Order: sequence, then structure tokens, then C-alpha cells
Amino acid sequence: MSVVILKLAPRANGFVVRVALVALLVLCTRAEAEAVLVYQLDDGTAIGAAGGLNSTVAMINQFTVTGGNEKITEILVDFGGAFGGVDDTVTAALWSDPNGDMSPLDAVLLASVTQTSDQAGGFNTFDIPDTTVGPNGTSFFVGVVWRDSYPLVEESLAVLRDFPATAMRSYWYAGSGVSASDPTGGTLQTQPGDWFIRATATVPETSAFLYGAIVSVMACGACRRKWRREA
Ligand SMILES: [Ca+2]
Ligand SMILES: [Ca+2]
Repeated sequence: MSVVILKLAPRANGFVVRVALVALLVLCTRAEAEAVLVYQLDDGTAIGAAGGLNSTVAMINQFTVTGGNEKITEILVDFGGAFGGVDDTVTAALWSDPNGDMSPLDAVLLASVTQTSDQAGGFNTFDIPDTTVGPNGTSFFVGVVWRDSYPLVEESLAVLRDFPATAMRSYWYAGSGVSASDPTGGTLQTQPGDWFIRATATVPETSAFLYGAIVSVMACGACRRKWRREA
């Protein structure tokens, strides 16, 4: 697009054209940089589900930031309707990993949203406040917390999983001390498989903007040299 504009640009309006070119380059670069990435452990084919312990439960996946995709925008969870019950109230949360060891024992709550689950099948979208967790290599956690009433089927919930686990980065805690602010405040359950709990991410706008601005300035410098040669 920028090449076409250069060919059409009247030399007398060079300043206006350069300003427009910078704006276009920034917008194009930002749009490209903000492409959504989905962090996931599952391969998309569930083998059963797990949940329901007549207790408060937390189901957690660990991820590591890659490719600058450090701003988490949504948490996706598939409850699969395993119990066929009515929809339940669930809190989806994003946690940091302060010591970076990929264990959630020290998890600190960064953002959360509470809403009614949909057990009809397919991923529920929990739109959390967009939160930057850290640069490439930063460990973080996403998951869901709810009060389950199993074996009362109508008040029970389960999360789909791959089983047996291949990623070994899913956790399952149950107990009265479990909450969004203390997701491991209970008993660690047998390795659950790989939860169908995913996170969507984008590059932070500030980084994308700076990247776009740098590219634009470089491109503008090249334009100025070209115009000088033609003048
Ligand atoms: Ca969001
Ligand atoms: Ca940790």
C-alpha cells in the first residue's frame, strides 16, 4: 500500500503524504502485531471430563509466554456437559507465578471474572480484564474455581480433558480453603490429564505501537532520501 501512495504522491504535498504514510504504517503494523494467539495444552479431542467433589475446586493450567503474546485477554473453558446438570456459577482467573517454577503453589491472582457456566458443549468465553503477565518466558496460570455439590448432579460441573496427560502442566485442587485468591488452598488431586482450559493473548498495545512507530520512522527516512534524490 505504501508503494502505491509514493508513486501517486505529488511532490508539492510531500509533508501531508509522509504524515499519512506514517499513520498507515502504524495502523497496519499494529493490526498485524495484535493477532490473537491461543495458549492451550489439549489437542482438541477430549477423553472424558473431571470434576465434582462436593467441595470447592480449582482446575488450573500452566503456560509460558511466547512470541511477545503477553497480554491475556480471555480464558476459554469447555465444561462438556458431562453431568448434564444445570449451569453453575464459575470464576475464571489469571494468576502469576512469582518464583517462575511452573508450580501454582505461590500463584497470585491477577484478574478474574465470575459468570454462569454453559454446559451445552463447546468453549465458554470468560472475558477477563486484559492483563499483561510479563515478557517471553514468563510462567503464568489460568483456570476456573467453583463450589461443586457432587453427587448432586444438578449442582455439579466437570471440565473436559485429554487423558492421560502429555503436557503434565494441569493441576486440580479441592477443599474448603480453595478460592480464586488461593487456588491451591486444598488437596492436590491425582494428575487430571490436560484440561480444556485455554487463554487468548495479544501483544500489548504499547509494544505494538512502539514497534509500529519505529518501523514507520525508518520507512519515512527512506522516503525522504528518495524524495531528495528526485528533487
Ligand atoms: Ca478481556
Ligand atoms: Ca510457582
